[in-house]
Parts: sequence; structure tokens; C-alpha cells
Amino acid sequence: MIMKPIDTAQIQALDSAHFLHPFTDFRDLASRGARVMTRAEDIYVWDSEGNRFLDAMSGLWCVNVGYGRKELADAAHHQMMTLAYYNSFFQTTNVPAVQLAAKLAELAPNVGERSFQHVFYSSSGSESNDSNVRMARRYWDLLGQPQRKVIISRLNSYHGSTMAGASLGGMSGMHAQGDLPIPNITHIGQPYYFENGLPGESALEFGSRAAGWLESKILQVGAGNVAAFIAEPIQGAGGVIIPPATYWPEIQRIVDKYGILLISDEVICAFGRLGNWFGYEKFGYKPDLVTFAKAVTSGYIPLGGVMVGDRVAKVLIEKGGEFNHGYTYSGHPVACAVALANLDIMERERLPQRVGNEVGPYLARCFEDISRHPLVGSAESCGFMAGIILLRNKERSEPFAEGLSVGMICRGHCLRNGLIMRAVGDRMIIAPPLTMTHIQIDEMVSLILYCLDLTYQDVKTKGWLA
Ligand code: PXG
Repeated sequence: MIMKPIDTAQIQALDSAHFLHPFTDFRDLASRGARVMTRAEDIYVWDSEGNRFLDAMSGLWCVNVGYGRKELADAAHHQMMTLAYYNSFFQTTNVPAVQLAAKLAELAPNVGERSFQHVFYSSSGSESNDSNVRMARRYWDLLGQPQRKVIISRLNSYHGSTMAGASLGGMSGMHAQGDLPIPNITHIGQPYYFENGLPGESALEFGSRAAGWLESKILQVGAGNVAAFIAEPIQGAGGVIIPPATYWPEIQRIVDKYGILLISDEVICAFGRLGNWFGYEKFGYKPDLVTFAKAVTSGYIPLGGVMVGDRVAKVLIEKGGEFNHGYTYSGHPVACAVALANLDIMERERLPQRVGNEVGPYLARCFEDISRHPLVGSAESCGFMAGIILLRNKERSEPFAEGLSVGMICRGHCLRNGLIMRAVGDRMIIAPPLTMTHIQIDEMVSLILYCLDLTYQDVKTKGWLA
């Protein structure tokens, strides 16, 4: 196929004339011009200037099966020609939406007595978390406890960008714009040992203490006023914050003690990312609601939703009365057909198992090597999600001064050398496609080490090391 060359400058000019990008300083972007991505295959993405990048972020934590999967395009094409759209309001349904709901119910493991037999659809993670807030409050209303409205979340968590999503999220920059959080949403600290552990405290001791912040908050708000606690199994956008092993069991004990709903936001962690179908399996806790989006279609088409556990579904269904909530695209037939084809690939290629038993442990061993780099305080991974802390002094665990943006310097080296790795402050993070071969992992790790070397040289020259 002969591709028509793309006029980068022209696209950039049109981009800055007409396209307001998410989470972007518009003036800054207009002054430099956006990078124009034009095509992708497997784990690589190309820009309009012909540069190739190894995409260690799977797009934005979503392209779990890799790029260029013809089966997904075929599924979309076939469904568009069969039934491109019909709504699921007014006592109507469609075949792919039903089949996908049944498939998700089959894949979601029972933990203890709880299982997930029902799905509520949306088109994104943000919308799904809005649905969670609506559903959790409706649940308590139907049980005659309408005062249970408060949702407890965590600082530095990410739950989306709508009014409820951004309120649930614990990003101060987002709260600062638009009068957030909305009422009845409150936050506790995150289980980040490196930042919040006390001198002499082990990671395991810290994990229990951090979970204890939930109990303190419940008592402060009044147990009878709390509807739910929402958390990501591992905080993704916050910088891949992996909780100590003691954290989730203690959270489970606390939510059980006070009877509050547990919402597991698995927009990033589900569909193989941690080596299981769902993240709660990895940590062994029992959520009542599970948010999903992104990798349910490997990002090929927007789709999100909430897995509704039996505890909540039973009340919503048996008590009756209309749930006044839903979206035009709830159960979109094309998105659901693509999701079915995507889950089929994941099952056939055993991607969750592969990450859990094979390539995940291999990546973890590579990260042990990375942790020995002089710029790196710690490098840890869980499944196919990993984070690296860049430090000014490795022995004394001393961070760089705020504002030096060492993470951004490292990210710049990565881009110039054909690697997409994110910087969250001075934490470098990756979440690569689950299809990566050992050779591709080696290629990624060599690039990471090379870019860490370049960054180390830079900060040394600038005299920023201690
Ligand atoms: N929950 C979690 C855990 C997420 O990671 C959302 C909800 C919202 O999903 P939608 O589909 O509405 O975007 C997300 C999204 C980043 C970044 O900088 C992460 C996300 C979105 C945008 C940027 O890492 N995650």
C-alpha cells in the first residue's frame, strides 16, 4: 500500500487552530506543535516524520493486545453492517451487549460468596465511576438508609475527569479547577511507602497503618453516613503505586466491619494487566462494584462499564423502581462486538496467564537490574505495570528538588530514542502491551537503561546529584 506523505506542519497548524487537547496547556502546545501519530503495528507507533516508538504505555494503559489486530477491525465492520447502533433503553437489547455481559460475568471470578452476574455499560472509565456513585447511593436509598451518601477515596488516585470522576480522584490540580470535589466525597492518604513510611517502619507495617486511615475516616464521617470506599488495586496515573501486601486485607476487614460498599476501579488493572482477568483477584479482596474501560476493547473503540456484584444487583433488581440513569451508548453493539473479539484474543493467547506466570516475572527480574542503576531509588513491577523512582542520592533515598523536572528530562531522552515511557513527577512508569515477547522486553529494558544513563549524565553535569 502506498501511503500519501503527511504534511506535518499543515496538520499541526490545523491542530492548534481547532483542536483543544485534554490535560493540555493550550498556549504551550500551540507554540511547539503536537506530535502527529500516524500508524501503529504490534508494540510500535510511528509519527508523521517517520520516527518509530516502542510504546511501553500501551497507548494510555489500554492497547493490551497490541496494535493492528485485524480481527477487531473485522468485528467492528461486521457489526456496523449488521446493526451499527440501537439503544438499550425502552426495554430493548442487542446481541453483542448481551453476549459481552455474559462473557464478563463468566470471566469475573467469585471471591468468597460474592460473584458478578451483571454489567452496567458506559463508554468510558469516567462515566462508569459516575454510574458507581449513582448506583451506590441508589442501593442505600433502596435499603432505607438514604443518609449513606459519602464516598471515601484516596489522595493521588485517578478516577476520571467528569464532575464525579474528578471529585473521586485525589488530584489536587483537578480539584483546583471547577469547585471540586462535589459534596459528600472525601479522601484519605495513599499507600505509598516511599513517601509516607516512617523511619524504622517496615513496608508491611506501613500497609496496615495506611489502611487504618480508612477506619479513622469512617469514624470521623460517621459510619452510618458512608456509602462506599473506592480505590484502584494499584494506583496507575498516580505513578504505579503498588500497595504493601498488608494493605488490601486490612481494607477488606474495615469495609466488612462497617458494611460499606467496596468499589474496585479497574480501568487500568483489569484484563490481564496484573496477570489475572481482574485486579481484585491479584490481591484477593471482594469488591461489590468493579469499574472497567480501556482494555476491555484494547482501546480500539470506546467502551466502559461497571461489574455489579450480587449484593448490589439483588437489591437493585428485587426492590424494583426505575434507575434513572444511563447513556445513549450504554451497550453499544459495535463496541461490545469489538470487546468480544478482544476478549477472545486474550483467552486464546492466554494473555492474563502469560503475564502472571511468564512475561510478568521476567519483567520483574529485568526491573531488579534497573533498580541497581545509580539514578534509581527503586524499580518495581506488578504484572505488566511498573514504576521507577529517580533519586538525587540513592543511599540516602533523597529525592531531587521539586521543579527540576528530572522525570521530564528522562522522558525527553526516551522520546528522542524511540521509547514511550511516562513521567509522573520523578517516577517513570510503563504499562506495555501484554503480547510483548522476551526479545521485545529486552529491547524495552535496554532502551530504559540507556535513557537512564543519559539522564544521569545530564543531572551530573548540572551538579544536581548529592
Ligand atoms: N479510573 C482509572 C483508574 C483510570 O486510570 C479513569 C478511571 C477514567 O477513564 P476515562 O476512560 O474516562 O479516561 C482512568 C483513566 C494518565 C491517564 O495520565 C490515565 C487515565 C486517563 C488519562 C490519563 O496516566 N486513566
